[in-house]
Amino acid sequence: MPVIEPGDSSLKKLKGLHLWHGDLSSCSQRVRITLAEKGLEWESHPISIPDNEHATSEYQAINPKGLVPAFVHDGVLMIESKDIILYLDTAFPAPPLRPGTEDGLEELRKWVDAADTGQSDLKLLSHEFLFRPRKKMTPQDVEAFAASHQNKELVDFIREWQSADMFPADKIAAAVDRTHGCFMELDAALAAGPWIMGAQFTLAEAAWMPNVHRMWLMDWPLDRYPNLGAWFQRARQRPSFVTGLAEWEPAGMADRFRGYVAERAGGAGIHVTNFGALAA
Ligand SMILES: N[C@@H](CCC(=O)N[C@@H](CS)C(=O)NCC(=O)O)C(=O)O
Repeated sequence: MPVIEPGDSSLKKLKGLHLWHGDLSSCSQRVRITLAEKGLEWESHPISIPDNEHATSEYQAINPKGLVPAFVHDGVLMIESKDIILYLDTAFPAPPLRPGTEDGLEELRKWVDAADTGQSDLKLLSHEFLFRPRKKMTPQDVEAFAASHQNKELVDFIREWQSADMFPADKIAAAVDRTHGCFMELDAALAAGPWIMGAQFTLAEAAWMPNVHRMWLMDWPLDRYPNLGAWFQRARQRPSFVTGLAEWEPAGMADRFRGYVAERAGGAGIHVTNFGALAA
């Protein structure tokens, strides 16, 4: 259920659309892309994950999971990006980002759910292949984070991430395999194209654009999925990709990520294509 009772009751007084979001957060990107596709004005409340602004008591009174995004529309608080984008398409139906039939809607939900399910793999792979230089933590930093953040799952994840130079290889391989499986399915669906569900640009695009972009940043071989690769090039031309995703990325960030990926591959020999289905 997307709607939750805010711990911070002042949220109930807010008018209009408000988004608490992270610049690089894929879950925030999909909401910003949807807002852009709808041409909606919204108030930005940036939350820096590298600075642990999601671990403050103020933010955890907004999203009790301490994750971004959180969204308020006229005093009603919602969390979970997939629910927020489906809500936006219902509350602001023009232009529609869903098909007009029940069957189509069911299929759309399947694609949006798949992007949501893939979040934990995206998270592990992003932290492994991109975020290590972005968020360096001492053991004291990890303990301070654990003491302030109430989301045990996230704390355990950060502890494991920081406890070694690499996640266990079998965990990385499993995340790669599942992501590859999704990309194969998308590639097959896109044989008709130009969009995932055919002629219409839908929430399936908003849901998947951030995930594919993230894998592109880590040098995922998108050329192995020709339809998906062509779709990604089309999606990048979309104004909503620019205003909802690219413009929020810190200047030079993509190059820094690419530099780190190349350096790690050249040095320690660690690259996403060394794992699971990509190594086969
Ligand atoms: N299912 C949630 C997942 C939210 C989530 O995992 N957000 C990430 C960013 S995409 C986050 O806040 N991560 C905090 C961290 O990595 O410390 C959604 O889709 O909104």
